[in-house]
Amino acid sequence: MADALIVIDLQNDFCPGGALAVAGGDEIVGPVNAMMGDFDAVVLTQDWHPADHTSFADNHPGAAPFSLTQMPYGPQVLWPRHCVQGSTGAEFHAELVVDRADLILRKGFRPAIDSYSAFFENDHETPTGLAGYLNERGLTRLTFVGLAHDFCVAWSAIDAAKLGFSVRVIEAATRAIDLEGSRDKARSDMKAAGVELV
Ligand code: VGL
Ligand code: ZN
Repeated sequence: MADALIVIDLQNDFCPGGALAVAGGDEIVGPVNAMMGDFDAVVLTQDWHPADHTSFADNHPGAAPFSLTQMPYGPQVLWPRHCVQGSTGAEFHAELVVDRADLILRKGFRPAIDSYSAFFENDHETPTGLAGYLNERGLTRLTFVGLAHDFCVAWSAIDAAKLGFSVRVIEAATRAIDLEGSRDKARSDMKAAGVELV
């Protein structure tokens, strides 16, 4: 058994000044860097959208950012345009220790479907390949940190628990978007799925 640290979407667009800024998002970079040495493996995820991505409100004429729409795979929040492939906003925070990563997993690159979780697209079916990578390396204990607590961190942690990994989230090294109570809902959903909140 071995431990992996999975750092979710610690990118410029989710930090203050970014297109989908999470309050205090940059405050977790130092703590995340400091914990990397405690793990057998470090994985970084990178939200990585094409310009025509379906999750962008401006690709839906008349739709307001943060409004909810219905997609073939279920409800979807329409976000401000963010983490466009190759843009500065999609780059990792400049102070994140990227060199320590064994794997950088990109997600959200299919135009027609969003991908909050590091394991499955938002249809909950299409795998990203991360479970196979972790299983082949014997990385059975997973610790999640990063952005945003109530979307990509929570969806990733819940999927990991459902897949049978031992999962914890270090909440002090996350920050939430908190859209209409989404932070509290994410906490109770994670607990119900068997995720340990530290
Ligand atoms: C995220 C909304 C849209 C996240 C990514 O990283 O939590 N949230 N894309
Ligand atoms: Zn996104």
